[in-house]
Amino acid sequence: MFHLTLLVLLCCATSISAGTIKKPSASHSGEYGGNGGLRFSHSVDQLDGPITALGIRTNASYITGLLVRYGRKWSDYVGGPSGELQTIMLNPGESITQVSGKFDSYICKLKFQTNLGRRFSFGVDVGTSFTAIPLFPGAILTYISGRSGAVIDAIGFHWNVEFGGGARH
Ligand code: MMA
Repeated sequence: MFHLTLLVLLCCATSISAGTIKKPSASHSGEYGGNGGLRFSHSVDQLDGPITALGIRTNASYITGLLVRYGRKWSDYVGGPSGELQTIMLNPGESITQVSGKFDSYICKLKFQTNLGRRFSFGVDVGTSFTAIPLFPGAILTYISGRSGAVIDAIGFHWNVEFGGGARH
């Protein structure tokens, strides 16, 4: 009994002194859209750094493809070749703090808002609306996941506080 008590005390003391008791900070929104396409996730890409740029392809009806730059490294492109690719670069210290949009069986519209008050809108205003925000204060968009084929079928947003991995710009 004494040994067990000592062990419990030691474990508590160690985790407190090592600072391993932390407030939760991660949450996700979605996923929004349909069930087609194949799954993709940028969960590993987030290790390259915070989101520094977005490339979004749209045609007359849908968000047809996308890629995201994490730190200095672009993710793989997901989606199809239809439409035109537009790129937006975030400024140093700028992060995405909200994403709204519209979907039917595919993603029709995405609107990104940043902590510096900029808004970037892609696609067309048809379908069901969604608004994605982090659960925890101070959290930002750290990576995305979803489903893709010829277009972006579905998208989910993953939020966390900045953890300082990778290069910023
Ligand atoms: C492909 C295939 C589907 C997907 C659509 C749209 C044309 O079909 O991958 O599963 O739903 O593209 O992305």
